Amino acid sequence: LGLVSSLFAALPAQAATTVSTTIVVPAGTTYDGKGQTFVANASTLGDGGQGENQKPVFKLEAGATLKNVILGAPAADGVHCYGNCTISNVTWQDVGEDALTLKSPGTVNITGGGAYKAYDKVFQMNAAGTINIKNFKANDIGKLVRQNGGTTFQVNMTVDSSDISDVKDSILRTDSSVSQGKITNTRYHNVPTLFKGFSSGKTSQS
Ligand code: ADA
Ligand code: CA
Ligand code: CA
Repeated sequence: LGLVSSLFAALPAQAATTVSTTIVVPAGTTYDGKGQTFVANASTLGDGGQGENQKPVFKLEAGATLKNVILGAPAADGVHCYGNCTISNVTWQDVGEDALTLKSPGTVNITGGGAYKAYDKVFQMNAAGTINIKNFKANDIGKLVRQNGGTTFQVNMTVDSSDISDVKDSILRTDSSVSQGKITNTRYHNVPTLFKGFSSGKTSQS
């Protein structure tokens, strides 16, 4: 055992990769981070505080996939999706201004991974579409999904088989009377409100 421990101790810890220019994932392709940790260069992308207009660490064009990525601090404006995107096993250890934004209409499928320490929002929906969150863990956040304040387009939000805890505001929030929220098979701890701003009949939980 002593030999095994000293062999592991001799391996250098994998250093985080500092991203100075947004990594673009071209339409229809997959970026596999292979479990690496990525952090933003605070002076070129943003410091991960609550200032708007920070740049993303990853920009996904339509139909792109991001997988096996850890975002460390600072995470600037996280991930931007321009249309459909797939996010698989991505963990935000310390969410920046927010974790992911839908910038043009599409479906965002998030499976596995988690988001931690989001002062306000995790997933920001600035365009019409759908966000499906499955097998996800979130702790110490303001809101899990927020449709951009004051917008009236339709966003369908689902959360399934997830574990959400220590939430300041709500899990799903919209100002649109046509948006829908559905939460299934999910455990909560210290969550004041599941749904905020939805019209009656537009939410379900089981
Ligand atoms: C806030 C802000 C929007 C937009 C959004 C975002 O809601 O009011 O204009 O910047 O954040 O995408 O982070
Ligand atoms: Ca914002
Ligand atoms: Ca943002």
